[in-house]
Amino acid sequence: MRKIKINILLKAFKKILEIRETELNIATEFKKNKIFSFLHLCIGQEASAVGVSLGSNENDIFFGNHRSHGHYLAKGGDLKKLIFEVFGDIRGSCNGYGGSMHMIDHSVNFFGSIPILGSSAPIASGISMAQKLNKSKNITIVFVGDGSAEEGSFYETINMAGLYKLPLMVVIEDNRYAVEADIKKRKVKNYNFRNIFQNGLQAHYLRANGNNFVEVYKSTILLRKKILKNKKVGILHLDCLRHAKHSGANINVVDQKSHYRYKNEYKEIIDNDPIKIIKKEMIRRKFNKIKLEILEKKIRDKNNMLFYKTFNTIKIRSL
Ligand SMILES: Cc1ncc(C[n+]2csc(CCOP(=O)(O)OP(=O)(O)O)c2C)c(N)n1
Ligand SMILES: [Mg+2]
Repeated sequence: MRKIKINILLKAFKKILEIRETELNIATEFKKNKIFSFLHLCIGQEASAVGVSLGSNENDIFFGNHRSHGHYLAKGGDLKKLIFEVFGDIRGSCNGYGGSMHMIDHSVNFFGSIPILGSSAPIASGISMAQKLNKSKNITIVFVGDGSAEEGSFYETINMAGLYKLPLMVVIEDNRYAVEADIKKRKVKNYNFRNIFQNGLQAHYLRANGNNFVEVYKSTILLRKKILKNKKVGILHLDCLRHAKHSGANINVVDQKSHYRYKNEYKEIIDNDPIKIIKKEMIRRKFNKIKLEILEKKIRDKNNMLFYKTFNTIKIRSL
């Protein structure tokens, strides 16, 4: 595949930072008890959402899960609507009724984030069935976690969607954990997604580094083409590293109270931060390092200003 265009890299850099800063601010306000619902932050996983979004078509339809602030913003969702929704204001994307886990905004083809594990893939496949019947050139993309990909309905969906040749892409964001249970506690030894999906369920399967925007972007373009050309379901398996605890606002990877993580995982998470990786790529592509730092600060400051401008007008809706 050809070299990625500089303007795409820049767009991705801005979006990743927008998601990061927004969630850092949400975390700050969560700690002050300003949020009444659960909170699942995607800090550390932004490149996956942004890569899939920029690598797909604007008219493709997205479905998310319980950890979808990033999916929504990456899809072009409105920052204000997200902030209002998270804090329960009537101006939110779900009129403030849903909160953090219920983003929905048809105006940007974000058809909904659904926190019941295993339910989003079957629902998304229904939309991809409509796309097929309407002879649409677009696909449906659903984000699930590695834990959600263990649900029975998930496998049933891949099978049925394969049988009906639906234009469905399933993105598995594999951060190794379901709540605090790591893979060893949940899967047989040598459990292998590739064997299950590619050999067993006859789907296209690609695995990529979810922290690396360029890899995610290129894999999405490739897989999307294969889905449409060969009329097969596509699985994009992304290795991700989330910074935060499963739920809540503790984003300090070194200080996560239950110590459920492996010893050296903290270092791996910090070293592979998607912001670090995309900056490295931009410098490799001749961005000036100092100018890049200045740009980063500017983007972060602008996002913080926008966040608090909106946040300061919030009125929590009455039920
Ligand atoms: C059917 C169902 N069972 C349990 C839960 C509670 N729950 C919410 S998120 C989660 C873990 C999800 O893990 P994973 O899919 O890997 O996503 P991650 O949180 O790692 O992004 C669980 C068990 C739920 N929402 N739905
Ligand atoms: Mg997980």
